[in-house]
Amino acid sequence: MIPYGLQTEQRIEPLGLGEPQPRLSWKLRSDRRGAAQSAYRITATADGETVWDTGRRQSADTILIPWEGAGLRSATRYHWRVEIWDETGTAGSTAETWFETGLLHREDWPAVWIGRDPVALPPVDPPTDEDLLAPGPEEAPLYLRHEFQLPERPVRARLYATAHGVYEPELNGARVGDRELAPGWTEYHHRIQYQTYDVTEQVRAGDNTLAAVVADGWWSGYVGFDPRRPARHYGDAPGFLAQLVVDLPDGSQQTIATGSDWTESDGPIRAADLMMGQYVDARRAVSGNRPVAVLDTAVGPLVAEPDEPIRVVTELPAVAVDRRAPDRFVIDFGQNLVGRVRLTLPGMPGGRRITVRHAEVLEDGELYVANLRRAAATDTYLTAGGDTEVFEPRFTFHGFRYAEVTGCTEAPGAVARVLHSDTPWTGRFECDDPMVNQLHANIGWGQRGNFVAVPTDCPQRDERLGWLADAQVFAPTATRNADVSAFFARWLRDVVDGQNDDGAFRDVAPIIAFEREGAPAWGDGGVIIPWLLWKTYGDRRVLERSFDAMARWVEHIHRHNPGLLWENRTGNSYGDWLQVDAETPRDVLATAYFARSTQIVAQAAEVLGRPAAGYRSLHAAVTEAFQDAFVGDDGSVKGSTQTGYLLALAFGLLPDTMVDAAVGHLAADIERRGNRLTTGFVGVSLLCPVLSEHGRADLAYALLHQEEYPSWGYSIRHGATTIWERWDGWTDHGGFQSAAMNSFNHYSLGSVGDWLYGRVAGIDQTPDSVAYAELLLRPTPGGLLTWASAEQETARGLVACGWSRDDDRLTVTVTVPPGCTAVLQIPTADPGSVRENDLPATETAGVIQAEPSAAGLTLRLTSGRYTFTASTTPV
Ligand code: RAM
Repeated sequence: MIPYGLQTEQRIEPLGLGEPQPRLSWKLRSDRRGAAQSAYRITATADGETVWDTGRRQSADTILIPWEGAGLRSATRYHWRVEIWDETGTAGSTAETWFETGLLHREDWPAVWIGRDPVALPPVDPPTDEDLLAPGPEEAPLYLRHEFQLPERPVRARLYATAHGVYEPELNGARVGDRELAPGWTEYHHRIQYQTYDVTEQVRAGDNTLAAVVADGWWSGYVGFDPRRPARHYGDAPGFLAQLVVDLPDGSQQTIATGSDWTESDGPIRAADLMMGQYVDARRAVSGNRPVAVLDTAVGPLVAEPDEPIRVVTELPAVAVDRRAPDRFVIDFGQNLVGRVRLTLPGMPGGRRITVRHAEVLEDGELYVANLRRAAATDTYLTAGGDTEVFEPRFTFHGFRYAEVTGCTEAPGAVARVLHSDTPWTGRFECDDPMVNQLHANIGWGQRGNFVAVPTDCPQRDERLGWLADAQVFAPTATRNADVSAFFARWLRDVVDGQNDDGAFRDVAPIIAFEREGAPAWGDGGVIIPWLLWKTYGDRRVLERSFDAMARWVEHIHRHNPGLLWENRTGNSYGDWLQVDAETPRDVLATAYFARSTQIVAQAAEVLGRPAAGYRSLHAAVTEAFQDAFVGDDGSVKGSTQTGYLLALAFGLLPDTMVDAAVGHLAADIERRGNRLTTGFVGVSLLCPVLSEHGRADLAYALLHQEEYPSWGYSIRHGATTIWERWDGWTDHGGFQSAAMNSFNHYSLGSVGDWLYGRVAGIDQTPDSVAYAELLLRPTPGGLLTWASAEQETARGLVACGWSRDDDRLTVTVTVPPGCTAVLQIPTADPGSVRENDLPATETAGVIQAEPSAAGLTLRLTSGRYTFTASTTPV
C-alpha cells in the first residue's frame, strides 16, 4: 500500500502558504483487497531540524490532518513525510513532500504600493489620423522598473508580489512564473492575494532589474455589465506592490521592495482590458523614466494565494484558416474556449494594424458578436516591422471558437491558448455513445472556461460574474471533473463577505452591480456549497468558517417569512431561470429552497457539534407548510411543473405516501411532451438524478438521448462544443435567441454531468459518507449504451466504476481505494448469477456481505479492484 498525492491545504507543494495551521492529506493505493491504513506517522523538518513528529498514531485518517508541529515561521520551507502501517500492522511505504510558508505577518512587508504619478505623464502629441483610433497615454498599462545590485549570486530568492489590477513580473528581462491575470479576482475591499515566486535561478550577482507590467484587470477595468470606466468598483488606476527577498551565501538577507525609487515608463501595450481586449503598438520600446507615486494605500489586506492560479493550460491549433478578403481571415479553432490567440505574423512593414476579433459562433459565415454586448473582445497590434512577429495579448481573455484577423495579406499562424484557474483535473467519463461523450466534453469545456478566478456564469460577454445559483447547481459536477476544493473554499470567503447586515447572501460574489439580496436558489449557494465541500472533500474547516453565515441566511429568510412560505425578501426572484414552456411558481421554488437550506444548516450544526434542534424543527415546520400550501391530495405540486416535482422529491418535501404519485405526475409530464424537459437552471440539476432515484432511469436515458428541442442533444446536433446558456440559444424555428442574453458557454445546464458519473457509470457515496469513505456504486445499464465507465481521483484515492453488457452478460468493474468500503448494486434479475471469475459473489475475497433483491444483488466490498459478471436477464 502506497501513500501518494500528498497535499498541504489541498494543494500539491504550495509555495507561499498563508494558513497558520495547514492541514495535511495523502491518498492510498494498493492492489490488495482489504488494504487499509491502521496507523501513520508524520514527521516534519525545517532548516534541518525536526519541527513535528506525531510518533506512530493508531488512526485510519488520511485527510486534512491539522498541523500540530512548532508554530510556522514566515518564508520557510517545511518538508514532511508520512509513514503508514497497513491493516495487519505491517509498516508500509513512506512518501514525502514540502510546503513553503509565505509572509505570515504584517511586519514582513516593508514594500509600499506604487502607481502612476499623473503629474509626471509626458505631454501628449497632437494625434495623427492613426492615433485617433488609439487609446490615450493615461490608459496605458504601467511599466514599472527598478535596478539593484547584489554582491553575489543568492542561494535563495523569493519574489512576493501583487497588484491593484493584473500584473506580470519580470526579472532581468525574463518573465517570472507562469501565472496569468494574477492576483486573480477577490472581494478586494476585504482581501487581495499576493503571489510567491521562486526566482533563485533568475537573480544574479551584479546588476539586476526587477520589473512588472500592470494593467487594469478587475481592479479598474470593465467588470460585469457596468458601462462606466473606470467603473470604480475598487479603484481608479492600477498599482503594484512587491518585494524580492534574497538570501546571500554569507547568511545575510536583502530585501528589494517597491518604493519611491522605482520608475515608470512607456511600453508597447497602450491599453488592456479583460472585456475590451488589448492594444499593442510594437514600434514602441519600453522607454522613459518617470518617477512613480507612492500610493496612499495601507498595506493590505493581503492574503497568500490559497489555490492554484490561472495558467495557460493547453493550446489548440487552428482547424481552418479561411481567407475572406485579401487582408481578412476567419480562423476556426474547432472548440468554443476561453483564452486568447497567439498569432505568428509574416514579415511586414512597421505600423501595420492587425485586428483580431472573437466570436463563439458564426452567422452566415461571419463572426456573430451581437451576444458579446459591450465586450469589444478585440485585440489590436501595430507591427514593429521586419521579420516574422508573434503577437499574443496578455492582460485580457476572450470566449471564442472563431477569430477574425484583419490587416495581413498572408495567412497568419494561429494557436488558441486556453487559460483557466488550474484546478487539477481528476475525472474521466466515457461510454459508447458519441453524443453523450460530446456532452461530457462540452460540460468539461464549460467548466474550464468559466473557472477563471471565480466561478463565472459566462466568459465572453460583458458579464462574467460569480453567480451563486449557477455555481451551486454545477458544483457537484465540477467536483467530479476536477479538484475544486481550494478554488471553491477561496471563493466562499467572498460569498460570506458579501452577506449583508440582515443576513442575506447576494446573487453574485464578488459583489458587482447586484446590491440586492440574493434570490431563492441564488443566495442558497452560500449554504449548499460549503456543505458540498464537507461531503466531497471532508473539509470541516470551510464548514466552520461558513457556518455562522449559513445560519444567518436561514434566519434572515425565517425572520421575514414567519408564515414559513418564502414569499418576502426574494430579491430578484428569478424562479427556475430559463425554463421552457413551463412556469414553476416562485413560492414553490423559494419555499423548497428555504427547507433545503434549513436542513443543511441543521446537518452542519450536527457535524460541528453546535445546537441543531432549532434548525431541525424549523426544517420540519417549513416542510409541513410546503405540504399544506402546495401539495394536493393526489400528490400534485402547485403549478404541476417538472421542476416543482423535482424540488419536492429531491428535497424530501412530500409525505412518503405521496412520493409514488408525484413521480407519476413528473413522468407523465415528460412523456406527454414526447420525452422532453421543461427545466431551467434550477430544475435541470435534479432531473436525471431524481428519475434514477425513483425507478425511472429509462426516462432519464430518454432525456439524455433526446435530440429534438429542447435537449442537450439538440445543441450538440447543431454543433455545440460547450453548454449553452439557453435551450433555445439557436433553433431551427427561431434562429438566434435575443442577443441581449445568449451565451454559448454557460455551465448551468451542464449540471447533468454529476449524474453521468453518479448513475450512468455509477460512482457515488452513501448518504452518511464523507469524502467517499463509503462508496455507493450503482452502475445503470440503460438507454442506447452498451458500456460506460468513470474514474475519479477522490480525496482518498482512485475510485472507478464501469459496466458493459452484451446479450446475455453484464460485466461490472469497480475500484475501491484502501480504507474505503463500497456498497455495489449489480442490476440483474438473477442475483445468483453474479460471479467473479468462476466464484459466486458470496465466496469472492473482499465481499463482506451479499444481499439479493428484486433489483439485483447488493454487495458490500472492502477496498480493491473487482470484476463481476451477471446474467442480463431483464430485471
Ligand atoms: C444571467 C446570468 C446568470 C444567471 C442570472 C440570473 O444574466 O448569465 O447565469 O444566474 O442571469
